[in-house]
Amino acid sequence: MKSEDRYPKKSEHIRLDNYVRRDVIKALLGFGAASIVPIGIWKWINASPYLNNTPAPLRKTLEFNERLTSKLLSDSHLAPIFSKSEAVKNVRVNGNVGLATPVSEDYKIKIESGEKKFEVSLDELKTLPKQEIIFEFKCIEGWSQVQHWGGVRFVDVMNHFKIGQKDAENLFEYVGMETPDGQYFVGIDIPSAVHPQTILAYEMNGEPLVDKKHGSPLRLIIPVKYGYKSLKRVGIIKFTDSRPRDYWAMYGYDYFAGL
Ligand SMILES: Nc1nc2c(c(=O)[nH]1)N[C@H]1C(S)=C(S)[C@@H](COP(=O)(O)O)O[C@H]1N2
Ligand SMILES: [Mo]
Repeated sequence: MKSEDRYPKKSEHIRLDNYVRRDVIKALLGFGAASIVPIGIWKWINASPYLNNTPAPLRKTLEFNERLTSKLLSDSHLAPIFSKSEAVKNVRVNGNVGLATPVSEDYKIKIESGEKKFEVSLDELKTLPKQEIIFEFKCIEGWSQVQHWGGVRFVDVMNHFKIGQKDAENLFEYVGMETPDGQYFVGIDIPSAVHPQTILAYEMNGEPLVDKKHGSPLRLIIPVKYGYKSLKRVGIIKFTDSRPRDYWAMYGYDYFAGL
């Protein structure tokens, strides 16, 4: 199979939940040249009388979406996707830093974005559209596996809770994520965080993620980066302009770990 055949031309695994997103995905998959796309989206948003008549708060959200999508398009590279039958049943385990303490029943994720500080439950995250991804998970130690994960897109979480925005014009540059005990931590650049394949996963192989070793109850899956960025057991999410600390970068591995 040629590698380009694996790209999600028909977006089999990408669920489209609103028009802005549909446009973005179409653009990502169809046009190829990212440079034409932002203008197309800008035109689409601005030409729509419906949007121009929307009440202020919704309009604000849409503008926020627009900013996110232009960021997203600057990083339009998509990881190749696979079919369900190609995904392994026995998902390999690697690394257990920050997974020692038991997790409580009412698990909550602490989020901080500028002045905003709040906690989110898993149930709340599960109300957002579900995104599944089957891709080749790559560990820098030299192994890879086709894995199947499901959860919520990080960009949707940002839009839903209106987080990640520094001021009226700009997004923060990074997001840092940590295990609840702060023992394992990753720093992610915002273009990669808002990438359409970046998810907070609560399912593995179509089943609830119950295995602590794989990061239950919630883990990051970021296909555009090496495995060490896919933090297991997300407990803290914080947006910043300075580079958040990163566990393996501390030991000399590449901070961005892009694929
Ligand atoms: N909390 C935590 N997350 C982590 C790690 C870890 O040690 N602790 N290891 C990382 C590395 S190096 C890899 S390859 C993947 C492995 O995920 P898996 O065990 O589900 O295969 O998790 C990443 N996330
Ligand atoms: Mo890894």
